[in-house]
Amino acid sequence: MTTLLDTITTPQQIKAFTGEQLEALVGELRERIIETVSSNGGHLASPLGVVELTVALHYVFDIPTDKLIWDVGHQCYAHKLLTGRAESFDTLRKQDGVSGYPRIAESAYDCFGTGHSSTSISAAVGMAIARERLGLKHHVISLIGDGAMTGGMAFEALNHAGHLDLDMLVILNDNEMSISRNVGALARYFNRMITAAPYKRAKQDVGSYVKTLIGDRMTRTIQDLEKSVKGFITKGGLFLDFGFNYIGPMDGHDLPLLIEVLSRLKQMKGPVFLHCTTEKGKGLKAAEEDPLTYHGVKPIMLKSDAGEGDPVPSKMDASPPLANTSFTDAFADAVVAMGNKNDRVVAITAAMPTGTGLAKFEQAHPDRFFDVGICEQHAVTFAAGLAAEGMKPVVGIYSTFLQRGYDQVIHDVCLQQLPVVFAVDRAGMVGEDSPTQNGAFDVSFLRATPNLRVLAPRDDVDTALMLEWALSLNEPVALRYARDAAPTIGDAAGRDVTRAETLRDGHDLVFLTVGPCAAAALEAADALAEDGYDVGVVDARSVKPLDTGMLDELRHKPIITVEENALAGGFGSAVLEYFEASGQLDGLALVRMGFDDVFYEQASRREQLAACNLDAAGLVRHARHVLARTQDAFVK
Ligand SMILES: Cc1ncc(C[n+]2csc(CCOP(=O)(O)OP(=O)(O)O)c2C)c(N)n1
Repeated sequence: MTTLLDTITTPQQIKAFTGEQLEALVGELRERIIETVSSNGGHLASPLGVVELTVALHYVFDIPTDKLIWDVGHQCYAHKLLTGRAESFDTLRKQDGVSGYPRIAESAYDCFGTGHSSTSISAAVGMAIARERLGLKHHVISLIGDGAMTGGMAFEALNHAGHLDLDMLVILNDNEMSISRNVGALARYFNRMITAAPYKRAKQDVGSYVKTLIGDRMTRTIQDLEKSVKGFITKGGLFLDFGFNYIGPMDGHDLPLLIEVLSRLKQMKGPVFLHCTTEKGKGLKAAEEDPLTYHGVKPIMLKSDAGEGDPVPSKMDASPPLANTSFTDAFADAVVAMGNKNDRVVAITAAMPTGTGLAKFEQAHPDRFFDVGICEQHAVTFAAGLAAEGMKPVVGIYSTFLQRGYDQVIHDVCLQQLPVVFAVDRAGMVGEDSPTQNGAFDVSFLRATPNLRVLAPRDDVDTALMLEWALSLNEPVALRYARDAAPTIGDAAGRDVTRAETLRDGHDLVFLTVGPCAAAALEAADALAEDGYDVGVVDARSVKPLDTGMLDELRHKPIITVEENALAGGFGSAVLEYFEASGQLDGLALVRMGFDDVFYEQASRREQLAACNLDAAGLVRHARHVLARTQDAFVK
C-alpha cells in the first residue's frame, strides 16, 4: 500500500494536506522511525517526541529557505523522512548511509550540523545576523531540548540574541528528560511553568488557549501583539528578562494548535521563545514509560515478531553490544569500590550517568554523586574546586565531550596541579553514532598539557588498578579507554601499572600499543608468526609520561606504534619526539599507526577500525611492509 510518506518528495507538499492527512502522516512517521531504529539501532525516544513539532514546522515554514537548526540533532529523524531521505532511511547510521544527525553535506534541509549539545541558538544568532547583512527575509528557528538548555552556551547565545533584538524563534522542546531525567534549577523552573494552572485549563479550548498564548491577532496589529504578549504571559520571566517574548508552555503534540501558534509567531518581530511540552517516546508505550532505556537503542528484536506487540530494546549508551565486560563496566565497578574505601571520592558526570557507568556510583554513594547537566566546562572546574579543598573528584566523561572542557582542564586543573581524575570514556572510534562523537583527539590535547598524567588501560584489570593508582596520586590524571569490551589480556596477577608491559617477546618487530589496541596487535603477531616472523607486543600503558626505559630497550628493533587517536600529536608522535630529544633518531625504524587527518564517518566500530588499519589485518599488512624494508637492516 502506498503511504502518504511515500508520496512526499519535498516538504512543500504537506502544505496541501488536510488536517486528517497531517495526523495520518504523524502516525506514519512514527511507524517508520520505530521500524528503522528497531533494525538499525539509533535514537528512539527523542525522535518520537518531536514528530508533531517537525510536521508543524515544515507545514508553517518554508524550509530550507527558512533555517531550522536542531540542537544535538538526534531528534531529527522525522525531518529527514520529510526532506527527501525517506527512501534511503533504511541505511540510517550504516556505513555510507543516512546520518543520525543533521549534516550540511547530506542535505540542503540540514542547514547546520550537530551532535554536541547546546549549539543551536548560537548558530541561529549567526544566521540571523548573516540574513540581516545580506538583506534577506527568511526565518531562523532553533529547536532545543530542555537538556541542551542546561548547557551554558545556550545562555551565552540567548544573552547575545536578546541584546541584538534579532528576529528569531527559539523553540524549547521540554520533555523533562536529558538522557536521564533532566536536573538542576532550570529543570525545576521549567517544571513549575508546566504545572502552573493556566496550561491545563487552557488546553480544553484551543481557540481561547491560542489567545491566551499570543493574543487575538484578528483584533490587534502586530506591534500591539508584541506588546501584549508580555502582558498576557506572567510566566517566562527569565526569558523576558533576556529580551525574548516568551510564549507557552503549550502542548507540543497538539498539531492543530502548533500550526496555529507557529503561523502567528511567524509574523512577530524580535526574539521569540516558544515553550512546548512533549513526551519523550510518544507513540511507543514502552518508550513513554521508560524514556531512559529507549533514548538510544541497539538494533532490537521486535517482540511483535513473536506476536507480542511493542519492540523491546536494549540500551545503546549504557551497554555497548559486547560479549564481555566493557571498559565502562570495569570503571563503574572500580569507582564504586574506591568510593567504598575513601569517602573523599566523589563522582561527577555532565548528564551521562548511564553512559559513563557512574549511575552505579550514584546508587552506592548518592550523596557523593553529581550530575551537573550538559555542562562539561562546569563539570571540570567544579571538580577542580572540590579537589582544591581536599576531595578526590572523578569526572566520568566521553572523550568527545571533554573537548568542551579543555580550557578548564588546562587552566583550572593542571596549571594548579589539582588532583582531579578524568575517566575518559569512548576514547577512539565510537561506531554508528556520527563523526561528531568519535574520541579522536584526547591523547593529542591531553598530552600537550603540563602536569597531566595520561594512562590507557588495555583491559578490565588495568582499568581498576589504574583508577586506584590515579586516586592515590596527588596530581591530575586522565584514564582513557574505548567503547569496547575489556576482556583480561595477559596475567591479572602481579601487575605493575606504573610501567609498560611486554605482552609478547619478539625480535623482528614490536607493536607498541595504547590501551585495547594490544588485543589486535597480539592477534596480528600470531598471524605473522605463521609467516615465520617473530613479532613482539608491548603495552605502553602510560602515554604521558613515557616509559623511556622501555623505549630505550625497544629502540633497536623496528617499532610500530598503535593507537586509537589522531596521529597528529598522538602517542606515536610522543615516542618520535622522545627519540629525537634523546638523540636516537639515527637508523630508527618507527611507523606510527592511528587516525589520519580526516573525520572518520559513521560505520560499525569494527568497520571504522578496519578503515584506519587498526584491526589485526591492517596491522599485519603494515608489519609485513615494515619487515620487508627492515629485515636486512636489523640484526635478529
Ligand atoms: C556537549 C554534549 N554533552 C553530552 C552530550 C550527550 N547527549 C546526547 S543527547 C543528550 C540529552 C539531550 O537532552 P535534550 O536536549 O533534552 O533532548 P531530548 O533527548 O530530551 O530530546 C545528551 C546529554 C552531547 N550530545 N553533547
